[in-house]
Amino acid sequence: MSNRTFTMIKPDAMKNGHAGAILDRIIKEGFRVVSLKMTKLSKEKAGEFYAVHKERPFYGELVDFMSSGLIIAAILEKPDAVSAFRTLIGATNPAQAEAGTIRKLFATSIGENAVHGSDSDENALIEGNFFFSALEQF
Ligand code: 3AN
Repeated sequence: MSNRTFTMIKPDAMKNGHAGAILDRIIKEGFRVVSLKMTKLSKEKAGEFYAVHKERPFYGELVDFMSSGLIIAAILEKPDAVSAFRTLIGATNPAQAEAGTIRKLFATSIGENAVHGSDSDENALIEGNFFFSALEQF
């Protein structure tokens, strides 16, 4: 069990003006911000980030969407961070997400679901290092 996870506030939530509310909620839930930046993924970089989903039918749509606008990327710290954060964001499909979760409150659809959260300690490390150098991790 590691104490770090990685998140992105996705282009839908950025365009809909929810970034501030989402960050506020994350911090109020007790996550410490280790790293934070606003950026935009090229199609190539989005494809690389989501390479594990290459064979899934929604891969092209996912890459197009994730490179369609600004995102905020962050590394977060809290005991059992991966699991705690996935509980906070709720199910992939906002229609099935628990009341009060970030996706229930802010997501539009299964594809445009407001936030990313790493699904394992191993992926949290890989994903955090994809966006942040050692000098940017506090
Ligand atoms: P999660 O983000 O909850 O871990 P994954 O890993 O199954 O979900 O999917 C990664 C991303 O792919 C999701 N966040 C979502 O944006 C997109 N996605 C997942 N399933 C679908 C789907 N059926 N149609 C369109 N996009 C999807």
